[in-house]
Amino acid sequence: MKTVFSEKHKLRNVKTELAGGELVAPFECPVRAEHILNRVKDVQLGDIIAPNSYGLDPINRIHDGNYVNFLERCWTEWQKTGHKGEAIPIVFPVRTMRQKRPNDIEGQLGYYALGAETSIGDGTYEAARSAVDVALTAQKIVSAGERSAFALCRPPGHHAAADLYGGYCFFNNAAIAAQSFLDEGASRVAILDVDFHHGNGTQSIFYNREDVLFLSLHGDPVDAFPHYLGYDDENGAGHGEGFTANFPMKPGTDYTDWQEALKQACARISDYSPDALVISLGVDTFENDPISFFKLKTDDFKRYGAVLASLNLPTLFVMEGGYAVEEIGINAVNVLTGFEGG
Ligand code: SP5
Ligand code: ZN
Repeated sequence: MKTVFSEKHKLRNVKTELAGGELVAPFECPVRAEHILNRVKDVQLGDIIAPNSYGLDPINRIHDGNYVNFLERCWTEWQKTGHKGEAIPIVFPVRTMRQKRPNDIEGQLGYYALGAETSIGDGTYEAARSAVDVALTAQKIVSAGERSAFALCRPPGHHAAADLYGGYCFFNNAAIAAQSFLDEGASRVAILDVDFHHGNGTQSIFYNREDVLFLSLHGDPVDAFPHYLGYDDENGAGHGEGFTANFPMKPGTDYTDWQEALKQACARISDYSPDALVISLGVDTFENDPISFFKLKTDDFKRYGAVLASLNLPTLFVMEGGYAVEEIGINAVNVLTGFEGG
């Protein structure tokens, strides 16, 4: 399996994350991608290639133009205000407020943010753009006929909606890749999100559509981030009714229970008979993940990789979360070698 990787991920290197009432070193950090890349090399998964540049058109198929523009100029405008720290929103258009974008950059941050944990800094936009190119380059390897490809994206994408960033995500790499399969002629694409967190951004992007089946296995929103989406009664709406499926699970869920949900999700995917499968691959389901509460073990990642292969579909893996940094490489690549039967 080929891996697509860009050194530009390192440009996303903020110093702060608002967590537990403190500004801490971000869980989503550059060394994550380095460990995954090193493991790809160690197991000789396959060629490692740099991304091509696809510009803004594929991004604009999914994201709002004013949102893209905001991300591009946010850091410059924030600095102009004279603030000393990284860009963090502090006020949001919640219940009772108007959904109108203000002019002030502080107001715009809250308008486009789903939370306050994800700081924006120098290089955030450029790294997020490179992650999209990584996803699209890998997508084109699959659409050209290879069985699978691995988009080693960083920053991740599945929390990003059409005009929302947060949860360490800015552009929805998996959604942009799925749309690209469709634009190249696919009739149906399935996105299976196995990150610990609900893929709220991806769900919202495709909620009203029948050409993308979205399924997510995740920590129950009553207990876990992003808290306000991912209940099992969210099934899609309008033309998309029946084309979203959620499998929220309780704290302490181990592989025995998790793989039952995976089996159900796989049955739904088989029934849908898609032309391509996109896996939003987060390995924060790991038992030692510092911010999550599932109990998957290192070998379980290999097991479920084999289950995904049994779907027998052209498959694009898009890297999402995973914060047990020392083990992230072995866990992520175990899914890929398990898929390949190794
Ligand atoms: C892509 C991805 O995995 N994003 C995850 C973003 C989660 N960010 C906030 C997590 C807050 C978790 N607080 C739990 C404390 C457990 N002790
Ligand atoms: Zn996650």
